[in-house]
Amino acid sequence: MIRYFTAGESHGKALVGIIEGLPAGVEISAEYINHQLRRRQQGYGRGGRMKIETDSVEILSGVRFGKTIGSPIAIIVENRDWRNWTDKMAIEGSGIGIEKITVPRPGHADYAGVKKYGFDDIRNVIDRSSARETAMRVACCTFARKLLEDCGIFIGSHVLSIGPVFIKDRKKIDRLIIGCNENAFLISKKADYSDVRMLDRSVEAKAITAIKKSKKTGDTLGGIFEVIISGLPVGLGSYVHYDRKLDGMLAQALMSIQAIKGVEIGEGFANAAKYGSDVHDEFMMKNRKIIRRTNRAGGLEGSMTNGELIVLHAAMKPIATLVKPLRAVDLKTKKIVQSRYERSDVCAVPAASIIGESVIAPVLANALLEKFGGDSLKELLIRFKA
Ligand code: EPS
Repeated sequence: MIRYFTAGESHGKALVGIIEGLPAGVEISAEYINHQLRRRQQGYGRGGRMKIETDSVEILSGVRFGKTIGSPIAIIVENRDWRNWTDKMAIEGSGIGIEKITVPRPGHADYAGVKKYGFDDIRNVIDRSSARETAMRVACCTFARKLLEDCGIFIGSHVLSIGPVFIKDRKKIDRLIIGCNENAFLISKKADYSDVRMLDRSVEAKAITAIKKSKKTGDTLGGIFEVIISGLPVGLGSYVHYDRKLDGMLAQALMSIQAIKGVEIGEGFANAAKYGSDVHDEFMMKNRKIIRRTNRAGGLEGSMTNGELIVLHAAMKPIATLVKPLRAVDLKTKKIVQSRYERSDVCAVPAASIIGESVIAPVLANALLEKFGGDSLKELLIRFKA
């Protein structure tokens, strides 16, 4: 089974990752991973940090002559901004003379984090809870993503809403998705042309205006993105064991992304208000294949893949670092103060959609390996195709 760990502070020297359990023989290159890292850095609404970083991975182990060899894979992504933080984020020394942050931002990990570890400086929390960590997560998950692609399983995403601006013409989106039935990444290719990764140009313009307005007023915006997976066989996951339910594991992976507060599978929330006869996806035959007339279940029934596209939605809250201050308490003086601002993004929903594509890859790859097994890609493919 594939698992991965990340380490690294946002303004530390580097982000580090270890990926374990990937079958041997998966072709991979730093350039392939860097492509995903570049995609994660894009999007209208990002702050000044993205002008400093050009994320690029170095593979340190587990890959030989361009292919995985079954050993643990170690990777590193340097933080270019580190050079501006060598004093504040020094590994050694006493920290004397470095300003301590004592005002927690509402909505951030600051307060609970500082209490949890008994720190007197919120910087310790800020730097690890930061979504900077997702650069390494995307890098780690890209190995599993490549394994899936080698098996014909593709992941795509696009943004459905930014703040109050929603794509309303769902039929238009569904037509685009049907055209990408065989390869969901084609959806991403289309979305990547948009600065907010929206597939409807008229809505895109409104979303950009909303982000501009938010920036002007010192505010932030969240939104919703959709992730689609094509090429999955029927029966991955489990209806037998609570901890192997694929829907649960996919939801966990998406919820683990910083600032994600809601996950939906298919039309989960809308379905709750309808009659069963208007919800469940009827069967039909097409070219001697059993398929469904609709896909309101989002490709998952009984916590297993049912052969349709998997469709997931994730809701991101507005970023908690605001230029416009909110009320906070200084933990040192216990006085009511204004929350502190530090450089951040206005809206990171487009970036979150790329992270969403990435974090579900190990979950799906594990479901595939659980069913078909294999120490090498060759072995897995023989069993998968059989
Ligand atoms: C983040 C704050 C900003 C973002 C960062 C996430 O960083 P900084 O404080 O250095 O300006 O840019 O995201 C990234 C660095 C990234 O690579 O995505 C936060 O507080 O979560």
